[in-house]
Amino acid sequence: MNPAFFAATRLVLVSVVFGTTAAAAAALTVQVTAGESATAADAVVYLESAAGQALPKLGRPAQIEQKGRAFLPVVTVVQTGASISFPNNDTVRHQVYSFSPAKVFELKLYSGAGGEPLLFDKPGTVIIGCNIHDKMSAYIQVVDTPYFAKTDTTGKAVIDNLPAGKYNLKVWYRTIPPGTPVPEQAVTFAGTDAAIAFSLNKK
Ligand SMILES: [Cu+2]
Repeated sequence: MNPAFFAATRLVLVSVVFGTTAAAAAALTVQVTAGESATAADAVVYLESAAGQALPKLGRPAQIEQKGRAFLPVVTVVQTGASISFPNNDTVRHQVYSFSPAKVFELKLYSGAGGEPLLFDKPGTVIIGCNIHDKMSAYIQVVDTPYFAKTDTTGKAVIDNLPAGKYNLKVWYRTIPPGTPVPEQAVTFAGTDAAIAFSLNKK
């Protein structure tokens, strides 16, 4: 057998196996738009139970690095109960703070690891800054669900391993003023891969 043909056959087998796995843990793809044609990058897409039932607490930790006098990433999403560390990988020191009601804190001027990770246990938007460098800012969206994702540069977010059920799909975007309810829509997820569109501009 031609080796190239053999390699192609193996590739197909691998994708068949992967496809089977994906069907057992289905994904919801959400395409977010912010206007007529604009795509919304770095939007946070999340699903809360429509019946208000408790969802699994995964609380995966996150990290927001300071590098080049900027926060990386600019948008972070965590579930309530998760901790976030703020390592400073610059040669200058930073003093990271937030006045947002969901998490008021201040990390004293530091460089390096930056001490213990901080716990984020209240849902909401946390806007962080640096007392030394006014241009540094970033957003943390704390959500009461393990089912969330951030949109890529094309405005697409994929929420993996989503169980079938009725959800309220919510989308946070940085242009939404703090304290304002985020737009939402009802979604029934059948437990098989699906894709929907979400416009931030609809009434
Ligand atoms: Cu700074």
